[in-house]
This record gives sequence, structure tokens and C-alpha cells, in this order.
Amino acid sequence: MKPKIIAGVVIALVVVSAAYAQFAKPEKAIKYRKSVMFLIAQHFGRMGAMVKGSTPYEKAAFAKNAALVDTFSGLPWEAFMTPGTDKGDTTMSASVFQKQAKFKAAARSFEADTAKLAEMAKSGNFDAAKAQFGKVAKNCKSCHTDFRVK
Ligand code: ASC
Repeated sequence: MKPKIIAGVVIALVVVSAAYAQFAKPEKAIKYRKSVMFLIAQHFGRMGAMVKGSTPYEKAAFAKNAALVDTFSGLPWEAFMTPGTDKGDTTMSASVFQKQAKFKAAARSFEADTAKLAEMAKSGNFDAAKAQFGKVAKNCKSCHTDFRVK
């Protein structure tokens, strides 16, 4: 093979192996997903306070929190699929591995609903955003019921 082709193959292998081995150790995957879930809960909670009326509704702040939750919504799933991470410092249930299709469907549903929430929040229609906030909260709850150890 020509050196350029060899270099190309080596680069391709490095890129592919990096994509499949995001986490050096299971503990890193657990820490990663817990960090993302912490951020989601923070920013979802700030919207929740406005939905409940315990803090005043501010369009820009609500939209910013919704956009952040939408961005974070795609991040944690690979870390959940990492083998061995149903044990250790985690509340993830092994049912994530046993019911992968259901888990992935729940993740996609959460992503779709957070994307809609971000759109509605941006439009400034607070009533619509509130209703959509409720749908996202249902996603949170049902996934926790099925996939989190009580
Ligand atoms: C939150 C949070 C959750 C969800 C869930 C929604 O703010 O930390 O786990 O909302 O309670 O039903």
C-alpha cells in the first residue's frame, strides 16, 4: 500500500475506535451520565419553577433553559449503554440492557419532546410551552419508573 493510503487507514481506525470507546472505564460513563442528568434536572427545574409560578415567567430565561435541556437531551444515552455500568455508584437498573429497544425508544421520545419544548419556548407562547413541559416531565417520570432502581 502507498504511504498515503496506509495513513488514511490508520486515521480511519483511530476515529472508529474512538467512537466506540468513549469511556476509558465504566465509572467514567456513570459519572458522565450523572453529570448530564444533573444539568438537565437543574435547567428543567428552573423552567418548572416558572410553570408552577414560584418564580415569574421570563421568556428569555425560559427559552434558554429549554434550549439547554434540548441540547443535553441527546448526550447521556451512550453512557447508559456502556457495559458494566449497572453496578457501582449508580441508580441505573439492569433493565436498560435487558430492554434496550424500549430504553432507546424512551430516549428518542424525550429528545423529540424537548425539541418541541425548545421551539415553543422560543415562540413565547407560555401556555403551549407549559403543556409541552408537562409532556417532557412525563417522559422523565416513565423512564425513571422503568429504568431507575428505586
Ligand atoms: C425534574 C427532575 C426529575 C423530573 C421528574 C419529572 O426536575 O429532577 O427527575 O423533573 O420529576 O416527572
